Amino acid sequence: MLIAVTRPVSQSLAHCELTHLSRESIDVALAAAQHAAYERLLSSLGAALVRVPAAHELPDAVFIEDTAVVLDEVAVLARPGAPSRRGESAAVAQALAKYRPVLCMKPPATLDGGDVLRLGRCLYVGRSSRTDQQGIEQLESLVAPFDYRVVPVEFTGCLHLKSAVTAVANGLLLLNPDWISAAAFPTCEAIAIDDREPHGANALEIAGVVIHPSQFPRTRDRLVQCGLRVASVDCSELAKAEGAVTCCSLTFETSSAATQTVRTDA
Ligand code: CIR
Repeated sequence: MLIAVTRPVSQSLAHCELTHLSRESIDVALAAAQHAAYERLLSSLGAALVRVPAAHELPDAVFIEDTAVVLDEVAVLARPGAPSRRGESAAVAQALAKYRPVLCMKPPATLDGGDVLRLGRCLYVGRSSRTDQQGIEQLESLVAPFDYRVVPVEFTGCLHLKSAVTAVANGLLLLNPDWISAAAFPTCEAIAIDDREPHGANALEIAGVVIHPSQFPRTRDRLVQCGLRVASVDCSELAKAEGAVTCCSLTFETSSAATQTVRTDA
């Protein structure tokens, strides 16, 4: 069964972290409505929603992707690069522990889940203002026993690796070539975003459907022309907080290896 772990929009969202964007006023009620529509879409695609309780004192808690990397055998609890976000992790670990053994990254390493793009057994990890060399190395040593390879990649211009590139089908990427080179992914083909829509590369593929922000219709047309099924969602308010569609959920298949154990000694 497909699980999608989400967390509600915090009332304090307007105080979110911002790196590449200037602060604009955010309509929190509209953000919550857009997030609810996103959750309904995930459900309609067959995902069972698991909601982590709201944390209104943590502005960025809705962007749950950054708190963990969930693999088939194990979940790695990340240590987010922004100190204001580190309080998000504990409740996420509790939720994930029902489905996977949870391994925890240790300070001072930092890593945001938004910087980790999984393609099969390979985890491409973006070096960013949030993910440092120690974060990359810790992730590598935590996942190596499960036969995952970690490949560091460079990108520029945006917050997370998955703002620049995501997978829209097996072996097929959607990317912004100004922010990352397709040459970093030699085994894949790539669709470029429309260059008038630089933030259009963040897409979430679920059950053969590509969830994509409705703010980027020209890029959507390119996906459709490639034969992909696309479901557009309006995430304009979350975009003002530098979020999009991958960052609002952790999605994975349930595993028979599910366990209640949280290990902090890894
Ligand atoms: C932050 O700066 O951490 C949040 N305002 C946005 C995080 C978006 N996360 C993501 O794209 N994975």
